[in-house]
Amino acid sequence: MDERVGLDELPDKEAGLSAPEREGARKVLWALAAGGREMAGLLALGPLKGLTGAAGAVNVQGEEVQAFDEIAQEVFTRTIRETGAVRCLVSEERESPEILNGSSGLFHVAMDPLDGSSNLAVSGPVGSIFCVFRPSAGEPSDPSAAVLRSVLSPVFSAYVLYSVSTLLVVTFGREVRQFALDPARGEFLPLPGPLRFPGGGGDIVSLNAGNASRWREEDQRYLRSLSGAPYSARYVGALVMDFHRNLKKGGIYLYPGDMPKGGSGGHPEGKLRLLYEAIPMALIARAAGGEAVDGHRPILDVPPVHIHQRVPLVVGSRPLVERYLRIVAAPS
Ligand code: AHM
Ligand code: MG
Repeated sequence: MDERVGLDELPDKEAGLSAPEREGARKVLWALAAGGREMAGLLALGPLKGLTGAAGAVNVQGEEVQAFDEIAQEVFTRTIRETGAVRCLVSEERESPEILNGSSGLFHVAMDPLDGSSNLAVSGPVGSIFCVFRPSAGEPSDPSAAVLRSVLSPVFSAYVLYSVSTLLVVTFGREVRQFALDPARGEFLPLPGPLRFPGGGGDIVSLNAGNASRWREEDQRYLRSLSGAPYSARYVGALVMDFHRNLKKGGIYLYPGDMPKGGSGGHPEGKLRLLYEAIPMALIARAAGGEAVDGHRPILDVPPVHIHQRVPLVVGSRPLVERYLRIVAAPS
């Protein structure tokens, strides 16, 4: 199918949205497109402006903040605030939710403003990830609790990929649409779609094998199962790029929990964050015919208990995720 749908038209295709929600969703999509366009321009100049290194701070996750992490935080907070449609904004770069438009906002938003930012030192691909949620009726007054309750009701998710071209990928849950930035016009133009994992599921596996000795035995068994099997290893170390390649070509991405090395470091609960990395990718994967799990159960069934909650993530085409689940479930 070679059908193109404009960014503006996406909310109109969604039967489950009220008229104000459609208008609000359109504004948030514009905000993500405007922020993505601005970031693409800034990132291209990063090496010339000496902006590709660390900012000299550590974020709420205990990770070194890159200068561009903070720039992306400011750019997207501004564009999202200007919509007037968002109550609370949760970000990887901020410990607490930021209250943007108060109760007049229609949505809560969770974002990783610049994912994979350590790639910037080598001009590698990076991304921005977003998930938009519908506040529940009678939500708690505490902003974190309010956002967590809304997670069960996603409206749409999206990512921006900054690579040799800048792409915006969006799903409202039914199908996945992609747009490419035309830098001369400053607009995201629709690409043919909808976007789906290729039939057969593909043969690409993306994981950090350097951590494998510290994975749980089931995940190590999965890695062993690949030896001699018809798979290709590809890993950029930027979730958006690794996911997008696997979506287009067919593949699976894994970031399991890993135990500390020499008593420190490690990510026993997984490295990636549920609200602004795993759930948005899970929604896109499902709408494209794939699946995302935490090692046992669907990511979309993981109870959200903390806004910065980490989770093991296995996401990709359905045949490859089902094969992973069969192998980790098999008795040792
Ligand atoms: P970040 O949000 O701090 O950038 O970390 C997330 C990134 C993902 O984009 C990527 O898949 C993963 O971390 C790579 O981690 P590692 O370098 O440990 O393989
Ligand atoms: Mg991230």
